[in-house]
Amino acid sequence: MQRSYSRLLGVVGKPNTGKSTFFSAATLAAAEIANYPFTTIKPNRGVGYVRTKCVHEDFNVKDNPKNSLCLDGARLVPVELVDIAGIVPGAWEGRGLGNQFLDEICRADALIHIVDASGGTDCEGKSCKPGEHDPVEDVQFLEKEITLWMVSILKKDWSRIARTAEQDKKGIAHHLEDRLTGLSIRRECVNEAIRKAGLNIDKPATWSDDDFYRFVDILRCISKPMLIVANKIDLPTAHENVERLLKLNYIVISCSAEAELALRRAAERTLIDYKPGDGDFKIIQPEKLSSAQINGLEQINEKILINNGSTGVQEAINAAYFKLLDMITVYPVEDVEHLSDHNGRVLPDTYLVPRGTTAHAFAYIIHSELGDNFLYAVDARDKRRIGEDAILKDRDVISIVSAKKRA
Ligand SMILES: Nc1nc2c(ncn2[C@@H]2O[C@H](COP(=O)(O)OP(=O)(O)OP(=O)(O)O)[C@@H](O)[C@H]2O)c(=O)[nH]1
Ligand SMILES: [Mg+2]
Repeated sequence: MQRSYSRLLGVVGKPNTGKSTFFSAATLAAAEIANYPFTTIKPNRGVGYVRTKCVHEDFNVKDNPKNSLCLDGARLVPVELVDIAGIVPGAWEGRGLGNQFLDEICRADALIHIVDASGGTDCEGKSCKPGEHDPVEDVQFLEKEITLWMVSILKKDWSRIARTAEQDKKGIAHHLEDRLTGLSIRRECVNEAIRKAGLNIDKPATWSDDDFYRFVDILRCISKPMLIVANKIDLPTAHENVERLLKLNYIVISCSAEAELALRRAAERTLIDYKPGDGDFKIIQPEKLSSAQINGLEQINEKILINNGSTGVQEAINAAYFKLLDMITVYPVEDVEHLSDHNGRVLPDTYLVPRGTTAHAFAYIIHSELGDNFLYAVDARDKRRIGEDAILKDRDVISIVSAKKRA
């Protein structure tokens, strides 16, 4: 399957919160899961899906997806996830299993922070009495660890860099280029962070240590947007903690990764009818299930799906793409009458692109040749021509007309 224009989602947090469970539930890739810290050491990479309502019903056509799937009207667009080893306090200085994990975290474009909302794991990820640990602390600690790690990288040789930037007027972001690449941070983010921190962009050598920390902390928020997954909501001590987590200045999604993993595995074996993100499921082969399994599924339905609307895993991936990264979905077609590609496949592809993408930029995302030879685009809903600067909208179906060919 051809991968669409995607970003990397990092599944992060302290040890033993359910990161690998969430990752496996989202991707169905194998990942070791166990009730002790540092089960995961090498990062697990896999493909999950963003779920969106497919446009085929709007056009009353049957589609033949190529780069994505369409199940009962839900378009599932593949996106990459990485499950990273747990971070403990002091990791930026090499505590726990060292700071290489922070490096891995910084390679991601958006972070899904899994916290144990039941409060049953201490700050190092060891099991404790449920309710004993405050998961709000885990949110603050991870923010601090990532910021301190970024500070330690950006601060290297800072006084010389700041002086040179003041002298040659190329700007501080230019001089931090190599470090920023290492942290997967775009240059524009630096200027935005300096502005938001209220610092003098022309005089970096005058910034105090506190100024520098504030700048990097804002840079982290901009370049590594994060949401909170309040996991293990199937446990009774989670409820009160979720209420408190919801008061934080984050998108917070209540979740039971374990429930999602059970449902996805049962669906994979066609025992139940369930798609990621559904609010219910149907048992289709009861004769193949033991009474304990049926009871387990009923518990998931009563405790999670009815109360929470869904298990939360799909909701988190969608929120990462549509809210944190502010992406939209666009369907390119060659033939606007039949909504097909040159092989006659109807609505073959769904692309995830940043909001604000123009028709011309979209042509470049599909193929550089199409961008170079761009003439105009056609909106398949009203068959009107749109120019190169037209900004695309979510669920647009677009045909690009180039000097050489259509796409
Ligand atoms: N009750 C409950 N337990 C869960 C849930 N998700 C994960 N767990 C359990 O939490 C423990 C840790 O799960 P993992 O997925 O291995 O956690 P991790 O964060 O990847 O751990 P490390 O790799 O050690 O950092 C396991 O015993 C899981 O079965 C959940 O939604 N509810
Ligand atoms: Mg793990």
